Amino acid sequence: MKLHSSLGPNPRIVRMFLAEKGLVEGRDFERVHYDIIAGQNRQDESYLAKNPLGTIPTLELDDGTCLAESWPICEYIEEVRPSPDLFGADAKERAEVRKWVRLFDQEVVVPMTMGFRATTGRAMFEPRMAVLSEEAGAEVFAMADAKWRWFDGALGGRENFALGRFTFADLIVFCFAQFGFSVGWKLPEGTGNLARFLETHGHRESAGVWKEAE
Ligand SMILES: N[C@@H](CCC(=O)N[C@@H](CS)C(=O)NCC(=O)O)C(=O)O
Repeated sequence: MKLHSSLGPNPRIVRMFLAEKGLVEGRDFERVHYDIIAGQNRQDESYLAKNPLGTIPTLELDDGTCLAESWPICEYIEEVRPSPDLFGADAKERAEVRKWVRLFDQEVVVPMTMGFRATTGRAMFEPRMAVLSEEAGAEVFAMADAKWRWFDGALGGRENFALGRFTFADLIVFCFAQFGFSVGWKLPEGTGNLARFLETHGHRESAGVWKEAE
């Protein structure tokens, strides 16, 4: 299979997930890089045929099927490679993991992404999609920060959001914090639990995907 990849949090979510599953680049999958700053993902017709959204990542299977959207791509990988499980071992566990993922996706990822596109990332995104005004961007960034604080409280002294072990919920939180750091964001005041969480999971081998430049 081929992972169509780039800078940014979403392809790294999939890369980190693949690494957690023990799937190795060059052996188990090939990585194809796109220059998203130059907009290659939205101009290259052959890429748009694989993913008409033009977003990265896309996972292209050996039979030519192309899967888009980082979370469903990871769910696919989980189904074909169930061990170690990162979404939970049974229906109840999966519901718990997906609850945290859904909450984080809606309450942090969406406003953080929209805030980034309208402010720091404006020059890159304004020509390619509708973006909020800079003022609204700053407001949604602040909304995301309020939710980061909420997640800090919900985490408390634990190392994991769900199931007492590393799951996709931890992985997505970890990746969006790393993305934030890469664009000049800082953890909001009073989020010492998250700082500890990031330090702990930063030692995972899979976190190495954040150490190399794309
Ligand atoms: N909801 C999508 C978001 C994908 C996304 O926005 N990817 C970014 C890279 S992290 C991208 O393609 N940016 C360049 C662009 O939108 O042109 C997912 O989960 O995969």
